[in-house]
Amino acid sequence: MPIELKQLQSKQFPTWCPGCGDYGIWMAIKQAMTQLDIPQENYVLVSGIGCGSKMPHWVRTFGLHTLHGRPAPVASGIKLANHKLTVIIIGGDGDSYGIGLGHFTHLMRRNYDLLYIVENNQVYGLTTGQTSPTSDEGYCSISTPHGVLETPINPISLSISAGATWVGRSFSGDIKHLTQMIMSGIQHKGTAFLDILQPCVTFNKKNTYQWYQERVHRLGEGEDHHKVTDKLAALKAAESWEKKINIGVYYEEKRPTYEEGLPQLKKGTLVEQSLEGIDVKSLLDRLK
Ligand SMILES: Cc1ncc(C[n+]2csc(CCOP(=O)(O)OP(=O)(O)O)c2C)c(N)n1
Ligand code: SF4
Repeated sequence: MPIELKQLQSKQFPTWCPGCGDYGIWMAIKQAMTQLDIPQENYVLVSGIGCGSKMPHWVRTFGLHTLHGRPAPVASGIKLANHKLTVIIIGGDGDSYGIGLGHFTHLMRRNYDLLYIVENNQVYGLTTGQTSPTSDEGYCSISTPHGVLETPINPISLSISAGATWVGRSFSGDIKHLTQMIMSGIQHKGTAFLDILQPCVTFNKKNTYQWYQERVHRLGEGEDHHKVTDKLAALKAAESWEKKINIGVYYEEKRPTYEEGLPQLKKGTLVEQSLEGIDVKSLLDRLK
């Protein structure tokens, strides 16, 4: 039975600043869930720490609000215990491309069947607006009062190079596009990575709704004949930023998932398998 929007409302309401881009992401996640044929109890939302990482509190699914930068290993564990679950990781750009970058990169190459969403507002919102790994060069904040000197992380080319099998970008100011992208990401078999342009209206006065709106371009539309299976074209499209920011599916490939390769999971999920006959005594003895 399809899920109704009201079934996805938890007991609490979000506490984000009025106008925060996370509201659009919240709505798009819920709308995608109402349009997919997946039971509500199958979803697990796993987040790190940050403004956007509060999402699991406000969508009525199973969920875990973990540690800053650590949603990927927790989600991997969930996937290995019960690979039938629909796991969605959600975190900020600080969470995913800063402290959690190692986990992010390895997750991309493993290809578990899950969706990783990054709410990319180009700042550390929760801790009052410090510069993040995706802040634009020259960006001034309380942590870089004279402007950012480093080249920002490019999440699209990074994830493609690391081995992600579905890579997309969307904009929280375009809920219709975002809903479609979340649905496609969930339906993809393998690791889908979705970077979302998410205005932080309180601390990021450069990358505003208007700034993104003036630049977003839908891949594959009009004169653009982008082919999602063309890795080099995807990497080239990822280079565009200051004047034009491409949204849509950059890259897609078919590759066996990690779960499919594990002989232990051939008989079914780990949670469905019996522990009877498994001798754990020798293992426990070694820990004495
Ligand atoms: C191990 C650890 N280091 C630092 C922090 C402090 N901290 C909490 S949230 C955050 C950054 C949040 O930025 P981001 O992940 O981009 O999410 P946003 O708040 O912008 O949504 C930091 C540095 C923490 N909670 N744990
Ligand atoms: S500080 Fe920024 S990211 Fe955090 S809730 Fe407010 S607008 Fe959103």
